[in-house]
Amino acid sequence: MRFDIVTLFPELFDPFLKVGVTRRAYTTGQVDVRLWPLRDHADNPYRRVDDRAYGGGPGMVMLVEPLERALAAIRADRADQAPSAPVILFSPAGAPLTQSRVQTLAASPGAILVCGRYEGLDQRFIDRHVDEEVSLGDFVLSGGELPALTLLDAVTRLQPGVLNAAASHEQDSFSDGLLDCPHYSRPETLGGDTVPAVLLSGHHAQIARWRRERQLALTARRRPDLLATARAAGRLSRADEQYLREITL
Ligand code: 9D3
Repeated sequence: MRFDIVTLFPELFDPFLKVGVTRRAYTTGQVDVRLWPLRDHADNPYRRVDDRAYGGGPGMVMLVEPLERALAAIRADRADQAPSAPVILFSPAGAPLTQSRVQTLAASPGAILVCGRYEGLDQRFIDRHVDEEVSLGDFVLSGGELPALTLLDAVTRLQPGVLNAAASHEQDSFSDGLLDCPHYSRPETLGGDTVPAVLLSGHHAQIARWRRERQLALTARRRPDLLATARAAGRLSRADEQYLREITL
């Protein structure tokens, strides 16, 4: 799959693509990331790609013409690729990114990602070219680069061979939409704090039940919204429901 990324700060991406479980996918081109520095498409010697907003007010607007030239260059470069990739703009006004959207993109041939800076883009670029606006949530960032990296990471770790078999299976079971159970490793006791005994028992069925109950209790307490979604989607068993009734007595 291929991602083309329009950005004022291409240098932010390089170090990120070289670390962790996702590195191999990027270096082999399994996930082909191509950066398109927006300033390369400026039409003035100062390489300016922003200007003041009509109507006044603070903050600059990203100019429509450099964005359109960058997009035309990408489309030309992708001419031999699979079906036309969607243009995704990262914007505080977008729909919050979800794992469901990530899964769909992970199974697709890729996308063209536009990273906003300043107050935002000239609306005419959005109206003409943007298929989808995506936000990371209700907090204020300086631009769309970290959201683009976030999307890349979420999509790339789902590619075949990136996670080991165990983690991939865990991935499937995360699709039940509950929070994870706590994890423990050595040492067995740490200044009097011991690992839950069941985890040392070797009783695999009891361990699985303990983990499931920790997931249910944690999700009920911290993210009742996720629990409600899991219930509505039929992802809770009779035993799950029984346990939840017990702990809410
Ligand atoms: C004064 C109004 N602000 C909107 C909340 C202006 C503004 C803030 C931040 C305009 C652009 C930005 C830059 N943010 C992003 O490009 C961005 C973002 C974010 O700030 N939060 C969560 N997700 C995203 S995706 C892109």
